[in-house]
Amino acid sequence: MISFYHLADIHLDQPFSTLASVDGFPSKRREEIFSEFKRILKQAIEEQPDFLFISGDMYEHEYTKIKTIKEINEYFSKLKGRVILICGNHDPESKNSFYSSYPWASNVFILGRKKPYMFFEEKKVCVYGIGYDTGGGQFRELETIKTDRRYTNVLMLHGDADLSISTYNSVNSELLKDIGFDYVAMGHNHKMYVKDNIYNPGSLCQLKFDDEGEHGYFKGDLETKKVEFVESRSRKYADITIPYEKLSTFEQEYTDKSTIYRIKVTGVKNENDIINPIEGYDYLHIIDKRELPKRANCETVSQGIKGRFEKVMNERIMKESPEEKEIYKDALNLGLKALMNEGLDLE
Ligand SMILES: [Mn+2]
Repeated sequence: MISFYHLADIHLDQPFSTLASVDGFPSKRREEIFSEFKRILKQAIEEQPDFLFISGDMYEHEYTKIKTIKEINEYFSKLKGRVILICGNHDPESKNSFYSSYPWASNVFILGRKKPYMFFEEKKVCVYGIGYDTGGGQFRELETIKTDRRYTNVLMLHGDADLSISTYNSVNSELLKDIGFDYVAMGHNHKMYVKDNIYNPGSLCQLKFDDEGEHGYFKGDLETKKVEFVESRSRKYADITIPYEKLSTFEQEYTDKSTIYRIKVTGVKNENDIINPIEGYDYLHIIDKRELPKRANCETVSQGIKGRFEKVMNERIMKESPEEKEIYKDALNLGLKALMNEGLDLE
């Protein structure tokens, strides 16, 4: 048995600025992601797998402080097996990266440009790592890999398989098969997929409205090739478009208070149709997408013109002599009638 855990795209310390419309929610969400990651690490410490693979984007290079890294490393150090990490595009291989600068525990190994593979003799496993460094294109390394069939060969790759729209590190699954990997531990794409022996767990927790589907990690045995997907504990996201008339049914229909809701209200916005706040949900952001009725649109414009006309005329009336005042008052009234499309009664 060669037991393993395979995670990717935890994105620790992501700013979650799109969730800022609810006060304090971004930092709450950051903490939730971190504690879910730690919960899984604790479980790994109980089960002691031979390998823990993390296929990139474990943290956000721009935002993560050394405190986070220190805490993770403490968990890693309690594992008897090997922890193998590669870089992702959010935590790229660079001189000032924690991957190169932090004094990681002795069972933690970072694969990449400097150390592209490692043999673990006691389990007869060879792990190759193709992470991300600035510029991308690391997948070309694949052409240089010759696997030794006496070993169980694992490839960790931060990129995509068979996805032509990926801007970098998109690899052909047939090529991976030809090279002879027994298990391909992907990372980068936040949606989970499995294709033959290519496993992409997706982001550990859902991080965006459009990262639909299940989120979690893989757990398995490299010898029997039995792999299972374990769902993480994560809030769901719901991006809902709802007509104004149906908004009152929202609470009956969506009862999960922990889901992150973004509600776009559509329809026509009449003067007294206000949107009442919906209370009792952890995160709920209403976006008013209603359109003004055509007639109301014209009125707003003419009210603008009427208002300006009235203002200019009144200023003039103030300045004039008593006789002149009367003439300007008449002009004001006639003008307003004309702007309101009322018949003018001119003598
Ligand atoms: Mn990525």
